[in-house]
Amino acid sequence: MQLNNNTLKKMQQNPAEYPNLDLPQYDRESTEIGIVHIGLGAFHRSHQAYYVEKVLNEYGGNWGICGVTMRNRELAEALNSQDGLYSIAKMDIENSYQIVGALKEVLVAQDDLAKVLARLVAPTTKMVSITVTEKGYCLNADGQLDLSNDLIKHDLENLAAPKSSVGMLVASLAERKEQGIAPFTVVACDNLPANGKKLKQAVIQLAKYSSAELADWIEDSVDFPSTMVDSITPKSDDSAIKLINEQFGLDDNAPVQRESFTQWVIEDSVSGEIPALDKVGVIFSDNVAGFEHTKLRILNGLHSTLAYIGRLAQHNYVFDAMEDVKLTRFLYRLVDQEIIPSIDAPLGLNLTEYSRQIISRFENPKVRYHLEQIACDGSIKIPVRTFEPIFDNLQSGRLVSDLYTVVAGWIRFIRLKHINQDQLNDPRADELLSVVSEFTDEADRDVALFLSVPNLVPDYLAGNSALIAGVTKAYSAFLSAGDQPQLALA
Ligand code: CS2
Repeated sequence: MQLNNNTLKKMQQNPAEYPNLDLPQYDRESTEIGIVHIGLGAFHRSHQAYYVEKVLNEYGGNWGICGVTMRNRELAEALNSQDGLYSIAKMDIENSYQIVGALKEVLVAQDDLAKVLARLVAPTTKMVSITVTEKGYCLNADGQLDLSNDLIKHDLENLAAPKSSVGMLVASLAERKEQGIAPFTVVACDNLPANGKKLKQAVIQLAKYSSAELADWIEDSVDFPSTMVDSITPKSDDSAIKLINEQFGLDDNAPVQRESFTQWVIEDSVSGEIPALDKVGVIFSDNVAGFEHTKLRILNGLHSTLAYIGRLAQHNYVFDAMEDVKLTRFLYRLVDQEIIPSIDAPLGLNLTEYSRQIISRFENPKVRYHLEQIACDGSIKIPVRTFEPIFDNLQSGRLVSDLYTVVAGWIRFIRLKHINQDQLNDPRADELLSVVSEFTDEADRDVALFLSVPNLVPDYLAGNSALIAGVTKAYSAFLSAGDQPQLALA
């Protein structure tokens, strides 16, 4: 039974036959598109679209989503051929399932740019959300728009036919201004601190090249609330397709799976019309920075730790790295002694408890999150997740040791990619692989070489002698430990 509108109607007539599967409770056909989402990965569908679906189920409204993928034709075809419908499998001791109807249309930017821009300009589009990963913000190490980025270079010359997400926002906002249409609210949903603020800055910087007046208008009238997003969502694979088929006899070619936990905190600074997310569990806060900071350092920081050191120890998934007692012992010590003390976020949260909940989420064996997926883009993730807490600890005179081990693990991971001739997934892969190709396995020389790659270590920490000495010591321990990297964690 192929998932599509007709099948859904039949299922809605007999909901009792699907006791563990939530179906849309509203009339999809009469629901118009009010949201454009740029970056239609699994995470958007498992998280923001899930919350929008809750709003539609409970309050209705024209909050259908037009999902834009930059170039994933296969996904667009799969979703469009099932009328935008897809299932979410929430993986827990008892799984639960849901069919989401919020996604009404999927466009591929590289093929359908005119349609994408028309959707973005339409007065009915009130909110534009975005998940394009950290690198999609096209920022350099100083948080400024990266003018050497190929997409930005292209957009500077061809703003009417942009290739970057930043360019799409500028082009469509320019058109809205021109036509006297109120702007949309831009909701950034990627794992970087002050994501909304950074995106706004990038958009304004690019807009300035076209018109100072446009840049001022964006500055004054477009809201870019920052957000903290959380729900562990592995990349979709055939196992999800199989699972939905086994459970319900449904052929869904684009399901997503995630843990059952989910959280979304949005900066309480939105003046335009957006869905009633506050009524369906989304927290609106004036301290979103505190939530982001805490989650990025604990959850994402520990994730990257598991990714690099876990891969050195030959683990494949987060949950199997969590079965490695030496590695988890290290994880607890790291979070208690060096990450939690680095966090200054008055959230009224007990950080030890919060970290324990996160660690137990990592143990969920049904969430098959590849360590390699987390290990990608280290040159962008490590500064936020590891260099920043190192700096804060050093500034406050606190001891740093295990955080250096994380950096050393990352360097060793890249070195092994070179030795094994494996692909390194990072926007700066060529540069990083070329540095490690010059390594001679003398820790002090290799680490000094690596840490002096321009703009890799943020300015505030570049050349720091404690960092260099600490990472050298940890790297040398990895070299001595050979194929038992756990020995370097003592
Ligand atoms: C992960 C995140 O891949 C990664 O870098 O750390 O995607 C993580 O799973 C999410 O932020 C969880 O909310």
